[in-house]
Amino acid sequence: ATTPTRDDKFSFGLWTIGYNGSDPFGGPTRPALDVVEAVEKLDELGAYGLTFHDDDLFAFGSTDAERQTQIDRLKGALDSTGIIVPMVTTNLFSAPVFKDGGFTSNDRNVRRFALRKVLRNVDLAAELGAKTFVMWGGREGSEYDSAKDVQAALERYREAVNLLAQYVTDKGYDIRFAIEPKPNEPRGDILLPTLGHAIAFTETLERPELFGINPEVGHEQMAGLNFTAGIAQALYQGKLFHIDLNGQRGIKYDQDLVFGHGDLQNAFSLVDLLEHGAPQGGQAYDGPRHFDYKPSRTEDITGVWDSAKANMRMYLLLKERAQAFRADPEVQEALSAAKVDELSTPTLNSGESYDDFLADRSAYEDFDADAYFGGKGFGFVRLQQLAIEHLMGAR
Ligand code: 3MF
Ligand code: MG
Ligand code: MG
Ligand code: MG
Repeated sequence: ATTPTRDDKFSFGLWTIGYNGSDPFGGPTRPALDVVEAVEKLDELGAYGLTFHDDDLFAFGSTDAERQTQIDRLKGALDSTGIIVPMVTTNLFSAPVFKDGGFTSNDRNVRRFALRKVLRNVDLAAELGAKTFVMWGGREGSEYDSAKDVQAALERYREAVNLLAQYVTDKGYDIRFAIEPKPNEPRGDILLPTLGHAIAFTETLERPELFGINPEVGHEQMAGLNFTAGIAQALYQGKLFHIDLNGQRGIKYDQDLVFGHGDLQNAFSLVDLLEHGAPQGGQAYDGPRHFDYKPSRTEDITGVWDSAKANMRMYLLLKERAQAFRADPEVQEALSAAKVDELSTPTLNSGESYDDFLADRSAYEDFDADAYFGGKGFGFVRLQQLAIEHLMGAR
């Protein structure tokens, strides 16, 4: 059960396995990875999907012929392996022209150019059958409060994405958009910094149903937030369109470690949530398990493929542990002692009006708040210990 298969829906960004090791302090430590080799190797390892930015497949500024050659090479590899492209995204952050952003650059001509670049890539996404179009606005932000009118930036972002939604609707494309939040890096502050900001923004759009989010483990953890809890809210609001799995250790730069190589206990609770939904019948996630990580700069190409395998193996190991956790009778008893399931019982009786409620003396007048628990605790620590023991394989 720890051998990946297509049914596991594991996908990788071309920029992840293709990362050549460049960082702000040093150049590449590995040669470029060809897209055909990437697809063939992912197939061999048991993944089902490849995702990419336009600029990963054909360099920024490619001629139409160069662009088409690369698209054809990708299609050939997809045909011969059966690997699919579940998601496509656009790079509005690497080229110097986007130094102050794409959709929200202060410069109007840059915004018009950015929107055309994205429209062109939405056509490509539709051609390849991608169902999700991710937008990470890495340069949509600023270093200085005086330099960016955030309300105007949000309005320009709205203008851009409303146009995209109109476009896919008119073209009849079966594509939805997923905004990827990140608090900072490369900008000092990025627009829509957390999944909560992004969800709230999607509700303001002309076609909110076409917009959800693509949260990344490390991005929320960079803001000190609990990723699993955020994912639960995204599911609850029907906004989890896609997910970027990776590892992060605390509030620092975006580490993009292998999934599970960062906050392991949060990775465990995440897999438990993704696989089991809310045990009391909340929403579950059925989309790709997409890895957005960087094989560390210290690794050679063998290390790249070892790390790709490690992502999938970590996910499947955590899935096994989560299943064992849910199946353990002692856990079930501890969950029930902790009243985890009681939270799914509505607070009001069915049909109870506020008059009925106010008339219920047991709820207030006769309720002895001081004596109620009689010194008894919830037992959350015992439950957490059982979870960690399952995570460790100790039970
Ligand atoms: C950066 C990211 C991005 C996005 C990608 C959209 C380069 O921190 O996470 O990867 O995931 O642009 O899919
Ligand atoms: Mg990232
Ligand atoms: Mg990251
Ligand atoms: Mg990402």
